[in-house]
Amino acid sequence: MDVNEILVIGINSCGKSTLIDTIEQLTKTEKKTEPIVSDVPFRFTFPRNPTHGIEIKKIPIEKQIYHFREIGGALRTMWCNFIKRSKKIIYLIDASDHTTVAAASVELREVLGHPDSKGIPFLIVLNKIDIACGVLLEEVQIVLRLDTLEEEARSRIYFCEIVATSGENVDKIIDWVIEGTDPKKTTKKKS
Ligand SMILES: Nc1nc2c(ncn2[C@@H]2O[C@H](COP(=O)(O)OP(=O)(O)OP(=O)(O)O)[C@@H](O)[C@H]2O)c(=O)[nH]1
Ligand SMILES: [Mg+2]
Repeated sequence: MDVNEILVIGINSCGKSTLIDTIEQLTKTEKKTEPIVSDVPFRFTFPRNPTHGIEIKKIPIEKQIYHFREIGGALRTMWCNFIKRSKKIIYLIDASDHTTVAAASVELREVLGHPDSKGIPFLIVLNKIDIACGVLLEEVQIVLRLDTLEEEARSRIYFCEIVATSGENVDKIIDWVIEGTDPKKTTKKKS
């Protein structure tokens, strides 16, 4: 059977597990664009445990099953082993942490430069944009040298800014996963 495997990578604590859980929650609800409503203020949410090793979550979306494969940030040397089997790649960057953006960009370039990445749709996600004084997408694009990125990678590269904890813009990622629509161009939410 044709497996829709989505590789979710990014350095430690950028929000990979949170994003996958949010995708699962949003696709469970009838209207996938409904925000997750929580009575619990964010500061009281429990800290997550880091993912040790590799985790796969199978999520049914519109009669298809998608395998979201997270490779814990600690295993970044293994990322490239899983590119070939992936239909799409989601690469998360933590917008709240200025100190890790350069490292995240170096790792990202390595993945994009890998021969197996050629032709695989690639989504760069700036997460945690709810945190004030974070990194802006424009700054990340400069650090990444966006102008040369697509050419070098020979893949279509998309961008998205999200809050994985609240679900903001995660519906755009879901649309990208199932339909390939550009998250930056999806301005109006579907009902
Ligand atoms: N403020 C804020 N915090 C977030 C957001 N997304 C994730 N976090 C928090 O960031 C921390 C790390 O999130 P994880 O989802 O475990 O990150 P990860 O990338 O899976 O981490 P590893 O498995 O260790 O590689 C947790 O405390 C999350 O609650 C977000 O959008 N906003
Ligand atoms: Mg994790």
